[in-house]
Amino acid sequence: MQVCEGDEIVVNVDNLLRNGEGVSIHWHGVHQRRTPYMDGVAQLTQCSIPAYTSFQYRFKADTPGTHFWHSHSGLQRADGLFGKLVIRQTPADDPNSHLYDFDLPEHEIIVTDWLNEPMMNEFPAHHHKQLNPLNTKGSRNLIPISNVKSLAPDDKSLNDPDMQLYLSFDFYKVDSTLFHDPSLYPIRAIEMGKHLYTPQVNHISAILPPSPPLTQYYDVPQNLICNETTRRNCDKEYCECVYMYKIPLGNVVEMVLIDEGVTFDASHPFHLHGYRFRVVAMDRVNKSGVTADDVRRLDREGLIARKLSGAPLKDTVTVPDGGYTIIRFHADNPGIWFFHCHIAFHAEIGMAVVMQVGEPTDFPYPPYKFPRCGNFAHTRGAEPPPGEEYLESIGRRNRARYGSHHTDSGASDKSLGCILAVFCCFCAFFRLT
Ligand SMILES: [Cu+2]
Repeated sequence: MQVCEGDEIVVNVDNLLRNGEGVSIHWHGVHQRRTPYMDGVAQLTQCSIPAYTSFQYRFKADTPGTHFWHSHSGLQRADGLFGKLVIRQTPADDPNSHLYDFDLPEHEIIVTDWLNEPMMNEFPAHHHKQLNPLNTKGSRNLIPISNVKSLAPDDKSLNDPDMQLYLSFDFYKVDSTLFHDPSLYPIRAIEMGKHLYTPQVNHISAILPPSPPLTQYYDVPQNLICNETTRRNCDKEYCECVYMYKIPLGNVVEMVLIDEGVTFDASHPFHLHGYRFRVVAMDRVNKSGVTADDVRRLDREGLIARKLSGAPLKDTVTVPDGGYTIIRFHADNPGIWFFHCHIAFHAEIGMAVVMQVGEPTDFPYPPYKFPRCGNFAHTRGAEPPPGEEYLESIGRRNRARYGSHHTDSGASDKSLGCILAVFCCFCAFFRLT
C-alpha cells in the first residue's frame, strides 16, 4: 500500500479463511487518533471478522513513514498475512528526502522468516535465534541510546512522568494450563531440555476477552480483568487474565521494561499500539539475569542515565536480555491499546498488557452498526421457558413488534385507535372553522 500523508485509507477485508478462522488487520505505525476501533486487534478493538464475512477499515494516514500491515489474530502474520504500508510525504516535508536520488514505490523490500510449514507446527517447540549479533556490548559496533538522536522536536512525553510501571518478563517454569496439567504432566517432572516455559509479564499471562473493551466495555466480565495489584502468588502458581492497566488521559507514563533473562538468551521487541514513545534508557545489566529490584536499586543509586532531549521516537523497541529499556509516552490518545512482545509465539500465549487510556466516555464513538460479539452462555435465570410457553412468548413478542388482529394486548391497541380518532376529529374541526 502506497498512500500520501493525509489520505483516507479504505480497506475492505473479505475473510475467506477455511475452518471458520477469524481475522483482523492491524495497521502497524498508524496511531488511529479518533479511530481507535480501526486498530485491528481482535477482541480488544473489534470482534474477529468471522469467516465468509467482510469488514471495512477506514482511517486517516496521518503518520508518515515506512510501516506494515499485518493480521492481529493468532499466528496468521507469521504464516504470511502481512504487507507493506508506506505513507509518503512531499520531498519538502520528508526530513530524509536529501538522502535519495530516487524514492520510488518499487524500491522497497520486505523481509520475513519463511518456513515451509504452518507456524502452528513450530509453536510447541519453538527456538530462539539472536537476529542482531552486531549491536552488542563491548563491540566496536555498539550504538548506545545516548548516541541516537531523534529528528523530531522534544515534546511532553519527555516531561517528568505522572506514573511509572515496572514490567518485567521472562520464560517461566510454571504449570501453564496450555502446556502442563499439574496433576498429570507437571513441568517439574519433565526431563531437562524438554520444558515448555511460559512467557509472561510480571508473572501474568494475558488473555483476550470475549468482547472488545473498546466498543463493548461493560460486556467484558470484570472477573476476567486483573493486574499484579489484584492477583497474588503469580510467581508460584499460573495466573492468566485480561491483563489491564488504567491510565488517566493526559498522563505522562514511564514504563521500565525488564527482561529478566534467566531462561534463554532472548531479547523481546515490545510494540505499543496507538502511540510513539521515547526510548530514554537501555542497557544490558547482567547476561545471566536481572530482577526488577536490581533495576530499581540501580535507578535509586543514580546509575541509570535517562536521555531527556532528542530521545529516539519508536513504536517498537527491544529489551536486552538481562537488561532494561525505559520508555515514556504522553497518554493523549484515548482508547484500548495493546502493548506486547511482537514475536508471535510470545504474544499469542500471553506476553502482553492492555493499556486503557482514559475512561469509556473518552473513547470516540465507533461507526454505526459496528459489529458486536460476546458470551452467549446458558445461564440460570436467563433460561427460555420450554415448549409451548416459549413459542407463545415468541409469538407474543412478534405480534407486539409487527402488529396483528389477533393480539392479546388488544386493550392498548383500542386506546391508541381512540386517540387517533379524537386527533383526526380535532384536525377536521379546525380545518372546518
Ligand atoms: Cu518475546
